[in-house]
Amino acid sequence: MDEIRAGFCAIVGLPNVGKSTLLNRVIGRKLVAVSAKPQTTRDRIVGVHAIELPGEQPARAQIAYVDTPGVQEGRGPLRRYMRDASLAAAADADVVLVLVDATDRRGRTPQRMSEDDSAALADAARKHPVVIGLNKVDRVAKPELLPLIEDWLKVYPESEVVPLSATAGDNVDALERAIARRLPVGPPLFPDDMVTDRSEKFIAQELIREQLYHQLGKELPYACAVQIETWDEKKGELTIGAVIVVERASQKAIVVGRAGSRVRELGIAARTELARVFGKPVHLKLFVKVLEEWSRAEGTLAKLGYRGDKR
Ligand SMILES: Nc1nc2c(ncn2[C@@H]2O[C@H](COP(=O)(O)OP(=O)(O)OP(=O)(O)O)[C@@H](O)[C@H]2O)c(=O)[nH]1
Ligand SMILES: [Mg+2]
Repeated sequence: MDEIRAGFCAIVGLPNVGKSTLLNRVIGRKLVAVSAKPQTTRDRIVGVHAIELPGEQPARAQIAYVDTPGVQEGRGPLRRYMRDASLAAAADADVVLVLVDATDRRGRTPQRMSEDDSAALADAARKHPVVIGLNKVDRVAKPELLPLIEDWLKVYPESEVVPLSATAGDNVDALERAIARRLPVGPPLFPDDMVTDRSEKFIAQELIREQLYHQLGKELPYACAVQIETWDEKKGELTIGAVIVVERASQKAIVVGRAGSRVRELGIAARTELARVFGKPVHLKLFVKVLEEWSRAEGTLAKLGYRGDKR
């Protein structure tokens, strides 16, 4: 019998706790954008990882991780889209991984989960087997961890609380086993060689968007979306044409920069990252376009791929 543990694990939590960093870590390659700014992730994406469970029956597991946008109060159609994506992923999951930033004194408490913005997540976590990941422990003094673990176990007695560091990779294997043990037994859900449900175009869009978060000022990345317009692969080289969409002409001027200097810098950094991740030479043509107030209307959101029915 080819039965293993197989199912979906939604990675949920507040913005900036390290959900996407963790997904990239378990998959072992960069699929999604990561940045020091909150609300980097806008879409859910699935990354599939197979692990061994030595000494257990079944002894193999296939975990389909779902990275989700950080849940936080916010108005406007884009925020609503992001929130819906998180809650839908949590509702559909076999296991909910609540990821917590252990360096954030207020955010790391289980009480924070019952506040208005995250109450829906807490609700989803109650309806499914749950694992609590205390992330960023590379930055936390050990004596602080034990009381924190106990606090979470009081609120989620059926869960397992795993301290980890997604950037350093510490204890990520223990986290994966805790998740796998809670998955249903059955046939694999995906072919062995499947890594993600998203196309290379989507990953390219993420990698370009990531550079906007790294290089543009505080607010501007939130006004930007990236669209891949052309994709051409010849003789092992990739030529990509992409558009950075902004909401206003004044934003376009900043993204383009003096004599095009800013967009050139963005292009160089994005191309380097694309070539590294895809493992082949990449030519990138970047343009900047204004789509008036795109994040405020369902129509323009859908045009940029942010639509409720998804994929
Ligand atoms: N020190 C430390 N930093 C981490 C760790 N994991 C993630 N980070 C950092 O935390 C920041 C946020 O990481 P992301 O992976 O983008 O967080 P996220 O939860 O996906 O954020 P949103 O998509 O905005 O909800 C980045 O600067 C990461 O480098 C960790 O284990 N230790
Ligand atoms: Mg993210």
